[in-house]
Amino acid sequence: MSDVSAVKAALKSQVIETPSWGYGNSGTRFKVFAQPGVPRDPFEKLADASQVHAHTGVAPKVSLHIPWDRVEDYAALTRYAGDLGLRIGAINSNVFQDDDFKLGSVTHPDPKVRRKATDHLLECVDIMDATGSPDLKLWFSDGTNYPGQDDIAGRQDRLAEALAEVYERLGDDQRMLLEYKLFEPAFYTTDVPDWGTSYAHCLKLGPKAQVVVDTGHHAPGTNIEFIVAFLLREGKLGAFDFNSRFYADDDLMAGAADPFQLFRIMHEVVKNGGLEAGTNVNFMLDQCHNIEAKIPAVIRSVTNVQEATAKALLIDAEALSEAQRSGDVLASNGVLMDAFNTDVRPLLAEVREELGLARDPFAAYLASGNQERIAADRVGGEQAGWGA
Ligand code: PSV
Ligand code: MN
Repeated sequence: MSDVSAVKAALKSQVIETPSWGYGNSGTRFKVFAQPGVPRDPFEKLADASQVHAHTGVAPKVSLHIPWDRVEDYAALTRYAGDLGLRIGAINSNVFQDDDFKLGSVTHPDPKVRRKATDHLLECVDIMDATGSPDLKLWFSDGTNYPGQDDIAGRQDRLAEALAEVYERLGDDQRMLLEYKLFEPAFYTTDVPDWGTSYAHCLKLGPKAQVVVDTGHHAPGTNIEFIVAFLLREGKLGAFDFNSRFYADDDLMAGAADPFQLFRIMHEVVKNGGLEAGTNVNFMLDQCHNIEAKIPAVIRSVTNVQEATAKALLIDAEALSEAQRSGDVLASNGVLMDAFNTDVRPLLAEVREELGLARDPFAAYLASGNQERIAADRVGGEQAGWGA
């Protein structure tokens, strides 16, 4: 795209959804380090998310995670989000932190446990109804640790049965987003380990089921942009969980470990229409800020995604296609690299200025005094976190 105003318009319309859990305490299985000013409840998480939106202008949606974000009154939470200029994004189910789920949730060999897990997924759809959330996000930790532990194909049957029941419960404007992950916590088999498994289930379920690509959930060396291009072509890319990894599911800030990979992914998104309103790809972050300050880290992640998107939008599509048609390998690659090597920060600063925002959201947030304010105000109570 070479028309700067079209590039700017696309950048203004891209929505990046931030995760409620990114504002809470998190860590590894070795230690969770608490930070001053961390939210004590989902309302305070929304307040933090509103800071990210206020400074970037592109993050009006917040994913919730149930039960971490369970509240008495979802209408009140939704109203509060609205007052802050936000709306509720995906409802993430959690069938991985209950003792009953030791051997699996919807794929557990015991039908009573499967019922409990499916009921939780149905409760998440109730919460979608109450909050106006359009997306049910499913990630299953289900799998086995030892050869012979359970029947691999039988577990697929159980998974399919639960997914079909939940799919039936969805309203016309609600989607099911099925996330895959190579391994962890299961180490031998995982029931939804890859995009192919997720795609096959989604295809069988119908048009309201789509795949989530969490960028941290692949084997090293996997070509994620190929998966993105394939799924977009099939109309089955529902969402991203953006984050960075050096080793496994590191959940570091998007664009921190490998900005070139993020650019390649966004190139396929742009090229295959994923930024267009009709395709409805949800650009979510799924990150944990274990050692860095959370709100600025989310702001940095949002701007990293924007930078990769801006570079992808700047690719000279005509020159690229001409070079590809003529089989000029070096010229084709050169067109891509020219865009990747462009400093898009001045362009994004202009975009923000046109939206009435500060040119540098990271610096503006740090200068706002919010970090000191929340540290002083949020004393007492129990900080949110996943308590590893
Ligand atoms: C699993 O590793 C995952 O990526 C899923 O999206 C979960 O909901 C999320 O992380 C929890 O942090
Ligand atoms: Mn994820």
